[in-house]
Amino acid sequence: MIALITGATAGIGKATAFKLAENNYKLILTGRRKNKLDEIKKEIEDKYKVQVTVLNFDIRDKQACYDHLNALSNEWKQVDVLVNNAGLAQGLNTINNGLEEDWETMIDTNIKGVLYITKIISNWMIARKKGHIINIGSIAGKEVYPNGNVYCATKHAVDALNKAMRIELLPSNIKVTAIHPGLVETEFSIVRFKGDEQRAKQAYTGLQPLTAEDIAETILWAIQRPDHVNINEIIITPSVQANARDLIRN
Ligand code: NDP
Ligand code: 8X3
Repeated sequence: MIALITGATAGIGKATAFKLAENNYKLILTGRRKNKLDEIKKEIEDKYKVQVTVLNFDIRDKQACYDHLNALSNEWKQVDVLVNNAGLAQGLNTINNGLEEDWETMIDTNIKGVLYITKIISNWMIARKKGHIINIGSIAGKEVYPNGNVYCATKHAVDALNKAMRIELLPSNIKVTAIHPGLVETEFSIVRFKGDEQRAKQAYTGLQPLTAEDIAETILWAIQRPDHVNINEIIITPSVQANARDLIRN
């Protein structure tokens, strides 16, 4: 079995790479940080003895997405599981104070990147009449919170695309699942606050957040269901979080 995970250099994508390798998946891992991809490939190949191919490109670059995927050998194009994970929040501002470059980065990564990758891989899956696409959404794709505007809009788009894929890929026997996490401690908040580690830490202070491994285990569970079962979506939060605004801190 082959799984392709976008954004596998950190956080949820990296944890999912390890979890799937442990379960004998061969992996195609993508991301912009080549040194991280190379480190992770070596660590996984040494530890789990499965083959790992790394593809180093920016998912916002349509031509780079198409060129890297199309250059894979036929053997590696037999992708059984696609995890559309690469994504980010950048900034936390009201719309009138928002930065256009933040909006464009989020829209280009979280929506357009998912579309470019899915277009290519779903065609391979359609030809084989099998496959499973996991879309990493967010509770921000289910509700909206102050200053989250554009990030929430991109994750609402992922929610809509997940439903659209489910309908359109149904005749081709392709499963489609969205995982919508609440607070997960990864590099997410460091990226959102542009390297301000103190501010990033505050997101997780006084509570026990989810870990990237929690999400990786959820993905593994979804893809291990029997053939006749499709998990359409899962919303998963820390026990102390009910939604984007209601959470208990010590
Ligand atoms: P991290 O910042 O830890 O990881 C994000 C991954 O996405 C990295 O591997 C990064 O790789 C990759 N990525 C970002 N931009 C690009 C790009 N332009 N091209 C290619 N790869 C890119 O965050 P998480 O693991 O938390 O985030 C993973 C997903 O989970 C995202 O879609 C996020 O929105 C979602 N999510 C996260 C939650 C959280 O609380 N952490 C909650 C709900 C959803 P590189 O920088 O090397 O390119
Ligand atoms: C990440 C979770 O609540 O910061 O998608 O938007 S949240």
